[in-house]
Amino acid sequence: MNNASARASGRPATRLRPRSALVSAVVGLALVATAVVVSSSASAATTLGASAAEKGRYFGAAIAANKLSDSTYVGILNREFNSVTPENEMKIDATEPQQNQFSFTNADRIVNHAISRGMKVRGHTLAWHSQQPGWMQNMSGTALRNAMLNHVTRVATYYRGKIDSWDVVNEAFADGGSGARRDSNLQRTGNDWIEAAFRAARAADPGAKLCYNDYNTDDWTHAKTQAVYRMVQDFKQRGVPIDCVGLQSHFNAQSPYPSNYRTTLSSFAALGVDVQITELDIEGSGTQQAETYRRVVQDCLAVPRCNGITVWGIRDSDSWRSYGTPLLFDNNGNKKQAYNATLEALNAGGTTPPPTTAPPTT
Ligand code: 9MR
Repeated sequence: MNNASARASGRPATRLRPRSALVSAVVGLALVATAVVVSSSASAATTLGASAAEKGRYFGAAIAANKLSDSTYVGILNREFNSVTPENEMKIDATEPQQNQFSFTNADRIVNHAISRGMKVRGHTLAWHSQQPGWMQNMSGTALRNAMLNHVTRVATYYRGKIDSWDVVNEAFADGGSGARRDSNLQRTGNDWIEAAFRAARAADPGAKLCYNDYNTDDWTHAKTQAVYRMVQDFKQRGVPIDCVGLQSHFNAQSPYPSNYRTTLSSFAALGVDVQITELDIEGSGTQQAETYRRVVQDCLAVPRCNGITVWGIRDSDSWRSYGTPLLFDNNGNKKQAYNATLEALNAGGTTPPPTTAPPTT
């Protein structure tokens, strides 16, 4: 076979023109380097959502229905993000302000905006000790348990087929070193309230991923992290339907990004659940903030089952902690250094795509 026929057949020629090993190596390296440069510059995505999608992931933001008339806000949302979480509109006080009287108007505005543009929706949240309507705050015992289950069923049924992942239960563990459940009216209905909520959610919307979501569960050594881990492990062992764990990841000086964050992500994932970074914000500015965003993204991309990141707002001025300027866009909607680091990390990473979305397991 001569060189021409080898090229035509796609197989190497058996006799190549003599060339020193060094020259071959240099030429080979140059070709590889060119290919890398060409392929990365040719394919580098220019938005967070597009880049995450290339890695089989989503990049989302918490949004507010009353900002959907702000053109700067919506412009960034539609350009950059491929998932949304209603920041407040799906909470219990918003969706069931009076018992058995449901109100979905504001949540629908967000869901419709997202779905018509092909964005995913993270539902937040079906059962929580906080932001309960007055009628629920005043309930206890069996009546509260039944009201909670009715709420989960009605809301998850209403949105059936539209929600990618539900935060079924939010923030049910106590802070500090006890590893105990947080005391609340829901907890006082019995320790099984969390699994009861998950079973009701699965029955109402079998296609949605069901998540447990909490904060200060980022550091692998923290008692709260370990307690949530043991609950998820127990649920998986007993067949309680759970598909994902949400790490809120609100980082600041009191709750800094932990160096073992990747261990936390991979340890939860090893239980057979997806891991989602659900409320990311990092207080600070400049290089320090940008490099922390970069590390968070790198950690998620390194863990195959870390399948999405959501930042808790769009511009700093939209943040619940606006004084900490914790987001990716400044008050005017300009990209910050943190944005550039995030996009670079998304574009650079991704050797470990998530498994193809598994249907809920139980
Ligand atoms: O960002 C939300 C803010 O607008 C609300 O006033 C607040 C009320 O509880 O909830 C904020 O969102 C929280 C989320 O629902 C759960 N994790 C903590 C978030 C920040 O407080």
